[in-house]
Amino acid sequence: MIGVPHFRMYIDGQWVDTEDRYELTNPANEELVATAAKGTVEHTDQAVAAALAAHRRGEWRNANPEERAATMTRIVEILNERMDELVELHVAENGVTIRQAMAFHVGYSISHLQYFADLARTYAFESSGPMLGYPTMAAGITRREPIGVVAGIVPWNFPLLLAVWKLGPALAAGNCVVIKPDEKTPATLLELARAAHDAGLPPGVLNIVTGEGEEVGKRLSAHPDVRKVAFTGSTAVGRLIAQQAAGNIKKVTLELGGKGPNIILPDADLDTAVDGALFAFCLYQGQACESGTRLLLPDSLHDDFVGRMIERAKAIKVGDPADFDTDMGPIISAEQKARIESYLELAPKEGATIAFQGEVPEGPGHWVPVTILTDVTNDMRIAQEEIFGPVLCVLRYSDVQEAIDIANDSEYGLSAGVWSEDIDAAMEVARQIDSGTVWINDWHMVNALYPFGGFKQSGVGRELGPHALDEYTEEKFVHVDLSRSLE
Ligand code: TXE
Repeated sequence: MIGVPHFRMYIDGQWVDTEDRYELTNPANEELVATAAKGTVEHTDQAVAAALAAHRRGEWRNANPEERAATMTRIVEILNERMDELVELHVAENGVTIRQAMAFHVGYSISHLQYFADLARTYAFESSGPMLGYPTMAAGITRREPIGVVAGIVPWNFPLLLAVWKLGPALAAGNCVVIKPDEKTPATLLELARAAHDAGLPPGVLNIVTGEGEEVGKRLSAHPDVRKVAFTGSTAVGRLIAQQAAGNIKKVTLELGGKGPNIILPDADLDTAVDGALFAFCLYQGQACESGTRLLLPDSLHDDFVGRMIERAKAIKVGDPADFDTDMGPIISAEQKARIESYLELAPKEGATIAFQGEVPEGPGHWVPVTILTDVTNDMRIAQEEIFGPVLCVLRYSDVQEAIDIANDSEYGLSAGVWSEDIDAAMEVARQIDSGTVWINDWHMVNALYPFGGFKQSGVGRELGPHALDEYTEEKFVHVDLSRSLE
């Protein structure tokens, strides 16, 4: 394994190694990219102890928010300097195409970290006001204080960005943090830890423990000294985390699966909507929780729309994600590929038609073709369960109310889309959809200035937006009786 980089864990400001190692492979060619330490429950306990000690020392918690913002901004500057390396590593680590990695997976990660640093500067950590109906002179003060030790558990699809969505607000608010990346994708996050170390973040404030979900993740979500856990991943594991976290009544943020309904209204601009519908389910090979995977077409447009989509889908270039010309790369792992294929086998058995299936490269790598399924009804498993691949279910509707009913007939409620030239009509549909995000005439426009999260079983709490620090602070009311000081 000479020439292959090795990534150690980051605990209490130190780089910690293990004999047992992960082998990280490039999903596009299955070649070894790097090795990484394989942490245990003991490492998890060490990281939590380090975070608790740092919290008690108070250097980060008691720092002026401006100082915290300055340190976080230094991390951002270092990440910006290392952008090319980070992009290369990210492409090799999780198979995202280089264009998307620059714009989204790495680009957003850095700009969102800056957003959280800026939020530390402007957030109302303390506010005061008068007392209602109190007979003597008194003042009320509301303080937003850090929670303490915060854990983040993140998946492999956006390993850097989804970690930033947790460590960013947590650090801005003055907490100490332990993050567990997915087993397959720890490298870019450990690079962020290196930037934090170089930026002078005090030891113990940020810790990264690499390891199995069943060991490190379970321990983190159950640990009595962890006061909050923030998780992105499957709904099944989210449910387990909520149970594991209940032992000491941890605060919980969960960002789980989705089955985004994408409603095309009869008056939509067809060229834009066709491209938008493809973009909605193809970004990062459909391995994004907020993808648009249920396309709802009016009967009047169905055949024309599907025909146009197939013509456009033929032009999607699937291949080496490191190549700038590539539109779509591989699936993360053999396991995820098998999972998608099981749904592709199920689809015809449930009565769906494979209307289109694209080409994939020959040879090594985990490839799944772009697939458009028609004759789908919403009671089918393929319409209810998250497939997490480049697979679109096309459903028909006869009137707008039926489209809304189909959209809402799901245990998920993360994202939705409406396409129309009539913004009032689209707004009315948006109002009636049970979903944390609704895009009108667009998709995937996640924006740091606005909250992101799910209705129903898509999650609990919100990430991003001006209130992001609320989820990482405890609110304290201090009553000050001023009558004696006025005597
Ligand atoms: O997710 P897991 P997997 C969905 C998607 C995908 C399916 C399975 O449908 O096909 O989940 O993917 C850690 N206690 N999403 O198996 O298992 C694990 O180590 C604590 C949607 O990869 O949920 C990893 O760090 N932690 C999603 C993280 O949980 C545990 C993104 C996510 O893994 C744990 C990924 C436990 N008992 C998959 N078990 C999204 N919302 O974007 C595992 N983990």
